[in-house]
Amino acid sequence: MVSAFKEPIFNTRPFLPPLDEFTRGLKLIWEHKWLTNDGPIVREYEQALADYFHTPDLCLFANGTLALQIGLQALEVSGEVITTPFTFVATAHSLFWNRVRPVFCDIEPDTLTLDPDRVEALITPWTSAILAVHVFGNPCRLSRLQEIAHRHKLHLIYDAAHAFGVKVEGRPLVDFGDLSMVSFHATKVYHSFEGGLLVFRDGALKKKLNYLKNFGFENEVEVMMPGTNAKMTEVHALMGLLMLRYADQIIDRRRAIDSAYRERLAGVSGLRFIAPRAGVRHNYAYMPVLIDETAFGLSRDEVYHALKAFNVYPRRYFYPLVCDHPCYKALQIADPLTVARRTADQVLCLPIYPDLALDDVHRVCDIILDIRENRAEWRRRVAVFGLEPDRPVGPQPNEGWEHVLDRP
Ligand code: T4K
Repeated sequence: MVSAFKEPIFNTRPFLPPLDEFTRGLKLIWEHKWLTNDGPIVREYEQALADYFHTPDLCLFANGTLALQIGLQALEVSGEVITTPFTFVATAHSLFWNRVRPVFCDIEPDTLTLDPDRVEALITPWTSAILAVHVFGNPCRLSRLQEIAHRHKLHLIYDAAHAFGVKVEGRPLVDFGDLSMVSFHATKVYHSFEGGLLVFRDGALKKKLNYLKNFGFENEVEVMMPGTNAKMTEVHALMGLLMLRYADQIIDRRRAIDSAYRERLAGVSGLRFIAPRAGVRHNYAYMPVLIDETAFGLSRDEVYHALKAFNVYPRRYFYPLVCDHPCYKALQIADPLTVARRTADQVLCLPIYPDLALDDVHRVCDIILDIRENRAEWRRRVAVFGLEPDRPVGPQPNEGWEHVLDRP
């Protein structure tokens, strides 16, 4: 029997640059006393990203959700938008905030992204755009979606929240479509604590995006449109700027972990990984594995609960499907979403992050194999103990906070 980890193994942990690099930058911020509102570090960061992505047509935001919301608004997307239900809720929420109706379409089994073959049947006179998601950093079927969007005169928008660093035939993935949103949230491959980026085809959009993220201000006395506040702060930009130095190293490290999982669990009946695609430089943002209950002998949920008994905390991204959450349940859905439903019931994202030791990856694999070996016992145990509601893990309020706040 493999023993449980002493410390919890989460599905992800953020990479952090050396603290002294960050505090040196903080010192500058303290000297400038310029904290937000298009400060010097935000401007330097935007330039650095323009160099990284080889395009000046990009714009920084406080987070990915606001970036996507504002991007849709800037493109004047309206009516209905065809999108995937196998995503984080923010994809659909950004449509809701634009008073646009999400039309959920099924996904492909091999990439888990929007299935172009099912999109066309859902297009109506009210459709204004396709909003596809490069889920887990896997590129959508780019040319097929582009061809459909072009033929029907629809905007093609990519939620590329997971896709930092992914390239297709050497070209950044964010270079495809009319507009792509990348999330810089702490849980992402690359982060700025919180943050978001839009990369777009039409350079003229930049002015509008800058208005929309800063209350519509042109100058001290003129407001051009009713914008919101979605600006990135100097501290966030500092983190993002430092992280750029480590981006390639982070992806290399993740590649090693991804390979270790694939090698160790190859050929295990009932487990399927998403196959890497030729011509794609992946970023290994997530480690999704699909668990077929019949072949593996345990359901995804049983494996999920059993792993928690070993102090391993994988995540069921993206279960339930967005359309099954109470706030979207009333929407009528034409597509049976067969693949999406099966995937949501089978998917489990295993731990993957740069600081995860390869020995620990092997131990997680040993645990999975051990759970499978003893599946009858785990089925019984999970049925008895495993179905209590999920408890939050990680530091809780009051744990070590006295020290931070220096309270008596
Ligand atoms: N579109 C897509 C397709 C997305 O996946 C997302 C975000 C968005 C749009 C919106 O982008 P943002 O507005 O977030 O920029 C997380 C993230 O909060 C969210 O950004 C992400 N997708 C989603 C897939 O995952 P949770 O609720 O799973 O996060 P949480 O807090 O449970 O963290 C997961 C694990 O990460 C923890 O178990 C431990 C570790 N962790 C987390 C944080 C925040 C740390 O070690 N340190 C940390 O600071 O949503």
